[in-house]
Amino acid sequence: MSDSKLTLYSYPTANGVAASILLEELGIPYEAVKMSISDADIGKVHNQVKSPWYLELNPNGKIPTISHNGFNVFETSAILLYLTAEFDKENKFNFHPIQNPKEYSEVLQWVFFSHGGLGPMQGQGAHFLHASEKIPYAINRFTTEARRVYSILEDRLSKHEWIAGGKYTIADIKAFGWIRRHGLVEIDLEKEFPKLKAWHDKIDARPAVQKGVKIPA
Ligand SMILES: N[C@@H](CCC(=O)N[C@@H](CS)C(=O)NCC(=O)O)C(=O)O
Repeated sequence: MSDSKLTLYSYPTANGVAASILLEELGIPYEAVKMSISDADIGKVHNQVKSPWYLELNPNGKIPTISHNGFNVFETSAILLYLTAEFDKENKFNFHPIQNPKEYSEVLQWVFFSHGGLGPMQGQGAHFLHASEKIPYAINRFTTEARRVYSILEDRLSKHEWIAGGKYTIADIKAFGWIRRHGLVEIDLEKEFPKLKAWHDKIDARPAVQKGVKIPA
């Protein structure tokens, strides 16, 4: 590990906590900057995700972002992969791409699955469920898709203790950020997805996770 300055720009949402949980699990020093993600703050608040200074770090204008010795990384999963490559030399939360290519691929597959499926479907489901204008087609489309994605994870966890590679990895951390917010799409985890609930509770009990979900304070 180099002498490094690491800053996390975030907010404790489903995406934000994936980055802070991993940082806490890695136990590396970092500074957390709380961003405003509210449309009402655009143009008014300095730490706003659409501020010109922030768009220099993250052209997509969303959280999370990390800045490591002046190198910026945006997109949650790219952050998880960067942090494990840079700071997890013992491969506690990922696998070495050359030494364990199959396990590494498995982690990538499930990280991408959550990044491209779980997050967007649940995010849109929550958006349309809680929007002032109720569009039944959109609500049904995205909440049904979110449930379908949950059922794939439920099936996976009925055959494996962890999502990928036989151990707790960034594939679990990435999915956990979203699964812990199942209430946003009115999913009853205990009743509908008992294996996911047991997996969720195991991760939730980890001290680093307890800390990570509250960052930035
Ligand atoms: N694909 C992006 C999604 C990030 C994202 O949607 N962040 C939300 C909070 S969870 C955000 O910053 N929203 C504020 C906005 O869209 O203005 C990632 O994984 O980093």
